[in-house]
Amino acid sequence: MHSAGGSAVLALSGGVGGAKLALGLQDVVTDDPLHLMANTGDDFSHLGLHISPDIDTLLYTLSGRANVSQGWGLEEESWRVMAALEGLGGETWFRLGDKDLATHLFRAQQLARGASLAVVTAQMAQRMGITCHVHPMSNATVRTVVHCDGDTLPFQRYFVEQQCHPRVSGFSFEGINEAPANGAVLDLLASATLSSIIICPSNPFVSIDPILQLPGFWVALRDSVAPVAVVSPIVAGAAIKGPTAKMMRELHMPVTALGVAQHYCRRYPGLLDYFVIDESDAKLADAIGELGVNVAMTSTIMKNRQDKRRLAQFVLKLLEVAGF
Ligand code: FO1
Repeated sequence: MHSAGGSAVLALSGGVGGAKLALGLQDVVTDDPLHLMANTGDDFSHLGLHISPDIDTLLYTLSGRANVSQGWGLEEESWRVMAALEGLGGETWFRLGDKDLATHLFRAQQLARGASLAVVTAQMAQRMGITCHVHPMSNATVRTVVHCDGDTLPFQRYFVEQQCHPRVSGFSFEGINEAPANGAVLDLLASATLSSIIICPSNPFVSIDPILQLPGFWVALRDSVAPVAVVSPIVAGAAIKGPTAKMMRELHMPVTALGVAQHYCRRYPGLLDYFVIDESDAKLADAIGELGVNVAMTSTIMKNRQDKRRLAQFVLKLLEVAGF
């Protein structure tokens, strides 16, 4: 049983889906500290640069500069460097826009000077005018590996180069056993200042599992004073964005909010206090409740800024009532 006395909010997020709710949270959590912990299992080294796609999606979304239609990178981007690189016969399967490149160059230089990923991320967030705290899940290297048809692929080769076409049979997170969770977030969990923990509607397998499976981390979340809510990334049998539904089908799981709830409840027993589903999935509420989690229902589809704020407010209210 969780109980809360503080006021800080912690949200765990991957890229696009999570960043939408993170933006809603940033809009409504104005008087209390808001901490966002980003998956770094998608990170990789490319063209000699450290690429952190989920951190950057959060930074660009929270600073109002994300390229929403493309789903990654910056708005009003140009591609002159990629065109020149192509002319040299360089690698262009993973496209880095000209302005986006500045992010990776800045990060690479700071890391080469000995700064941690957490310090560089905080520095960039501050310089982009972001008011909440953005934390990488760990300063250590964790790399998501996709298992498919007897083979394995590094995450970005699967996701970008192969467009998620290979059939998946599982995932592993290289380096995770030696990757301490971000110390600032562990301190927050151990303090009495945290009121709410929100797991954003991100991909459970490749965005949230790498965070929860950092050594000791999900147990620290479970044992913290704050209640935990998950927002389902699956609505009416489909993912709002990305390959979550396809992965669930290939892993022989029900492609429903119930399938997501089963995943979290079986893999992380006792972690969840609330599972938030869309109203269109009302018929699944009883079955999800039988997993031992409270079910809350609202419209979870975030088409515009108002939807994001409304969902953020709904989840915060839910957790505020749960804490005492
Ligand atoms: N996604 C793509 O589908 N194609 C790309 O060329 C691509 C480049 C890219 C560059 C920087 C960055 O931060 C993200 C980028 N992404 C690209 C998105 C990213 O690889 C995935 O959306 C995430 O890893 C999944 O959350």
